[in-house]
Amino acid sequence: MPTLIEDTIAAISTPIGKSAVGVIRLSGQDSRKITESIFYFAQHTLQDRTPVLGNIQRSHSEPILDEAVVTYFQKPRSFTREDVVEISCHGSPIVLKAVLNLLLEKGARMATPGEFTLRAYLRGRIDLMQAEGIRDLIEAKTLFQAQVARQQASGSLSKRVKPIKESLVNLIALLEAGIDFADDDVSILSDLEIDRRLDDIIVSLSDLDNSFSVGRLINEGLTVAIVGRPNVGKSSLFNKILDQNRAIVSEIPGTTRDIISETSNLEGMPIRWLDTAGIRDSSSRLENIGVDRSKEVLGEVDRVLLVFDGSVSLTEEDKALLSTIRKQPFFLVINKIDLDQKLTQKQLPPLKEPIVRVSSLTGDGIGSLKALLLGELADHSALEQDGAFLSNFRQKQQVEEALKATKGSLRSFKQEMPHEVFLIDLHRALKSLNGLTGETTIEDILGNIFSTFCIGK
Ligand SMILES: Nc1nc2c(ncn2[C@@H]2O[C@H](COP(=O)(O)OP(=O)(O)OP(=O)(O)O)[C@@H](O)[C@H]2O)c(=O)[nH]1
Ligand SMILES: [Mg+2]
Repeated sequence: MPTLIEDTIAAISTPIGKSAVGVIRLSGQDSRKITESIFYFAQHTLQDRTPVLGNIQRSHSEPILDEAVVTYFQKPRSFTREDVVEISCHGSPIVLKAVLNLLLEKGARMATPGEFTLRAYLRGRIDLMQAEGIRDLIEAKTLFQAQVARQQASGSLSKRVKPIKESLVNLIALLEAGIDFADDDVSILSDLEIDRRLDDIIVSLSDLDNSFSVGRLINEGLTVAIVGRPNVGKSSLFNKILDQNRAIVSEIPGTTRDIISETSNLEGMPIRWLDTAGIRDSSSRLENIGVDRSKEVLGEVDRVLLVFDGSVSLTEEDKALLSTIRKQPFFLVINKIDLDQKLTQKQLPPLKEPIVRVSSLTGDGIGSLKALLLGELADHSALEQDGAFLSNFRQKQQVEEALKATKGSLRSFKQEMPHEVFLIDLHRALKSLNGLTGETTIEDILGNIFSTFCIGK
């Protein structure tokens, strides 16, 4: 990871391959000079934010490599806060490479992955969470993920962390002042006030810590298993949800033997659906293997859809399954509502979990099932915070450490330890929050983040 940012970097910013247009980007103090040395156009000098058409040539006497549109962004009004030039050529990989080589010949250095964004960070244009937002935006697999990442890139999470950090800094400053003036017997903050402030910080940090469940949901999605005894219509439900004939359906109980998985995108949240073998005691060895797999999978999923067949009365197998599954998050799905219903509410034990009635044959109720699932999975209050939630493990770890340290500090305070003692923990909490935003440069976390970028970003 280069720490010197005085040189000028260049890279092809568009994906390698044939395309209509390909962009080469430069950043650094010589961007303009280097570009002007290979770019021939009527005006001769590049003007800030004014695209111009011209020819790329090593020199006047040499052949034209390509016709290009060049835009110069004068510092600090650029992505990196340095002088930036964007050269839009035709998207021929050979031409782009030749132009890049010319730039390197004239003094630019090939950029490392993520180096443009690293420079934006080092020059203070963005913080670490915003940098991660830019990376997530590029990596997004759903439009929803992209929207959230864009909000983070423009600072939504940073805005949420800022007041927490300010309260912490403020408290530390006041306590330090209290120590400095101890001889004068000055108590700047009352014990009640210290207690209240520590509590406030802990509540905010806990909320922030919990917000990771939303970030995880958006970025990684969830796994939902469809479980039930044989023939209740699990595979039919699976197919209907996915809107494709993926799993084999038949009237013979024990049709599905293996776990079938398929991912779909529910309002932008990636959901991995699992169809499982119907659970029952079987004399077939093969079927039993499938049943064991279904049971194993139960422990690994985020949510279970327990399916009952509404056209028959509740069976002992249904009841046994219900009592096993009650220990984890689940919904009850009563299937086959297009048939005469024999399963009455009275047969069911009292449940706090939602019950959805569907027909996997006609599709009735499938929309409500999806809506319910979405409503339960995503904490909407967190979603409404415009992308202000933790979205990766690095962020979560920093916040957890800050929270732990602040709680430690509150404990010491309650045990009436001297201020010096619980200040140590508060400083530790601040260090973790600094690590979150990247305000104190920590080389190893920088390396970690920026090496996952693609070159040219
Ligand atoms: N009328 C009606 N029939 C359904 C419905 N859902 C499933 N079926 C039928 O019920 C039978 C069993 O369906 P499957 O989807 O294979 O059931 P399963 O739970 O996957 O069964 P196993 O794989 O054996 O555990 C098939 O004949 C389906 O056509 C429904 O909503 N209404
Ligand atoms: Mg099946």
